[in-house]
Amino acid sequence: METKKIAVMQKLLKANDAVAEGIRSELREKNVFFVNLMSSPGSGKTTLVEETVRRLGKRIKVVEGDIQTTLDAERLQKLGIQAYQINTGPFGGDCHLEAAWIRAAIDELGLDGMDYLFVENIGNLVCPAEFDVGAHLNVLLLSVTEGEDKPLKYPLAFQVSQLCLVTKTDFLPLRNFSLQKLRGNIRQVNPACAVIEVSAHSGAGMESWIEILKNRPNFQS
Ligand SMILES: Nc1nc2c(ncn2[C@@H]2O[C@H](COP(=O)(O)OP(=O)(O)OP(=O)(O)O)[C@@H](O)[C@H]2O)c(=O)[nH]1
Ligand SMILES: [Mg+2]
Repeated sequence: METKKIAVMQKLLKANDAVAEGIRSELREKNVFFVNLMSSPGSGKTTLVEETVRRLGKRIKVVEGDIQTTLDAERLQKLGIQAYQINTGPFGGDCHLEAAWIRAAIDELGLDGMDYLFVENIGNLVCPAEFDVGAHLNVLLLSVTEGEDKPLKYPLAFQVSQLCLVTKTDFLPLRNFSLQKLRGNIRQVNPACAVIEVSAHSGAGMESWIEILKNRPNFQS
């Protein structure tokens, strides 16, 4: 029984990977850089996208993943950009987004008038890491209030990411958090993962983030 379950899961993941690969190459062809944001609930994904739109401009479209509510899509629509909300609640409350759903969202949004596509994955450090959504850059956000041990406890999320953004650094003076320890733990699980520290509230580090987006790492195959 267990073997059968594993076989079905492997088949599902393989089908997901094929759709993800199709999205990645189509967006590359259309010159759209696709960024997948993953983190625990509340680490600052939507706030980061809001601040990115303010700094990088409005040629950005966003797919929002949440179990319930259209709150995050509404926040982004207020900035005058297109945002498409996926809710998994009515379909069993999945804690991740799959490539086929991103495909459908892209078809709804259309590819005109955009240079960047952001996906805000469903807030948790486990399931989103298991499903390739077709992004050119997987970004893991970890806020300074979550603890330096998270890379060791949730390694896959860090292993599938090319960039880790340490968020809410404006809180650093208020608590005992070691950036050095966090960087060491990330290196232990994924030495290739780049790390930058940002605060969407104070603006610290935001220029480096915008610079990365402009440089489009991993975009050329
Ligand atoms: N101090 C501080 N607070 C921040 C920063 N970025 C976000 N926040 C706050 O953190 C809270 C959560 O931010 P969101 O952007 O909604 O977090 P999220 O990751 O999108 O949350 P979910 O979509 O629910 O997973 C809000 O109250 C934000 O104002 C930051 O740089 N500094
Ligand atoms: Mg959000």
